[in-house]
Amino acid sequence: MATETFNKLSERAELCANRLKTANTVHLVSHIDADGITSAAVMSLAFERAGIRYTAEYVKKLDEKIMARLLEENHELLIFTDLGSAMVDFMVDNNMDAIIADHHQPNGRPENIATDSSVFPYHMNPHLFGANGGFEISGSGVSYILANALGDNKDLAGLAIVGAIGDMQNRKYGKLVGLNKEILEQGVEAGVLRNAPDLSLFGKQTRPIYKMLQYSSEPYLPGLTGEEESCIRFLQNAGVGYDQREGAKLWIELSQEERVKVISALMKFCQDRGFPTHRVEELIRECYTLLTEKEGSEMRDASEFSTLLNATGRYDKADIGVRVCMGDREEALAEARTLLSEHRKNLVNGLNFVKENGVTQLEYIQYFYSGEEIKETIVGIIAGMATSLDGVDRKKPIIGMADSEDGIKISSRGTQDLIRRGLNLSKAMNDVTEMVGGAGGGHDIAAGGTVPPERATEFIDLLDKYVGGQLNGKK
Ligand SMILES: [Mn+2]
Repeated sequence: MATETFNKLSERAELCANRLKTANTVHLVSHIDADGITSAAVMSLAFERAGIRYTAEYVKKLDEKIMARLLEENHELLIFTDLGSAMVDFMVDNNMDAIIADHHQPNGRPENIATDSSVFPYHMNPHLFGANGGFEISGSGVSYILANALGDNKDLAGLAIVGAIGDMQNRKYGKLVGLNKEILEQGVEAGVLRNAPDLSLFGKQTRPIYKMLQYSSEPYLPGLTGEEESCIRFLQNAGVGYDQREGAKLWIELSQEERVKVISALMKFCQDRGFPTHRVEELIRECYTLLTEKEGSEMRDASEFSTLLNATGRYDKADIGVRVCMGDREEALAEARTLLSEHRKNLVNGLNFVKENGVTQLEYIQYFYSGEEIKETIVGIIAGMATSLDGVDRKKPIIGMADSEDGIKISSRGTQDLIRRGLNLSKAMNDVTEMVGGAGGGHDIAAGGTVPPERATEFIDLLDKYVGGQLNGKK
């Protein structure tokens, strides 16, 4: 049985679907991350199945400039997925014919974003119906509900879940909850999804197990993260996953019994090194498998699939990601894989830059500035990965800075332990960037922003004091 919120969103979806069916052609605008890409793919497949003609484009962010261009282009009907809820006023003021399927906090005049707005009724957003778009449903989930008002599209639940995982909606509770869980259940029933507890590390489908251990940064595994030989030795001692003769194995190649053996050995290894119990428990997490995808492919695992898609969007090739989602396993998949491997190379180079140039320690934070050496689009990931380097303090948040077109891009990463002690990077980034005339925000554990170059030094000093205030309970 669907919950009330699910029903309300489905009702709104009916309204939007009826509008879509009357259009000759629709123009779709979506976000370039994994959630936006899966949102676009879900809608595109639903359009194709329903015989609705459409065109599509993907944008990094939706601002007034893009809105003005869309207005100029004079589309018969627009549909925005994984974005749009902050632009309702513009759409109303300019009489645009548009549908929104978003999950970000709506922003606009009260009459335009009211739950039952008569001014702008074609608005699907969990926040309008008392649900939280941060962890209960993502853009792809909202798109999935809309797609199912156009026809029976329950087989697209897998893509909806990939988008939710891409937006890290499982982080808060260690698994998907709320509307996401309802979509998951529909996918399980349709035979396209499976959810089961498994090792929480990344790469179960495609990485040798010792590489999964070596590259694990969240959780950080003391004595294993970043240390290839230790990881191989660990598996050899456990007697599973790394055979002298057969070499390295993938996680999916292990039997259930062997998996239990590795997980137990890993838990003991971490406990023996003083890993806190709650962190040890994080080694197991609910994992999501797309049953119609080939074993050993990125698309089989929701987490690996979303990483592949993010790699396409990050290099301005979101359309390639959408094609993979829509079933292209030839050209588009090959290109997506190339983009992912180039992305990994960029990460290695970026991490080496930090390794060689070091991290500057302040009282409460630590930072590095890379100029143009690290692309602004990956400086946040590098900051997260850098926590495994020598000379980086696990007890302080880390800040990465890189040059960008709009100023200096700032990316910060914390840990669960720091959050428990009072750290909130979202608030810190929001407030401190503003103090120096920039802008920022994000999540408590990972946030970013941009500041004017001439005030970057001042920003870092202010941020150090601000974070100190949080950790000392004053903010
Ligand atoms: Mn999203």
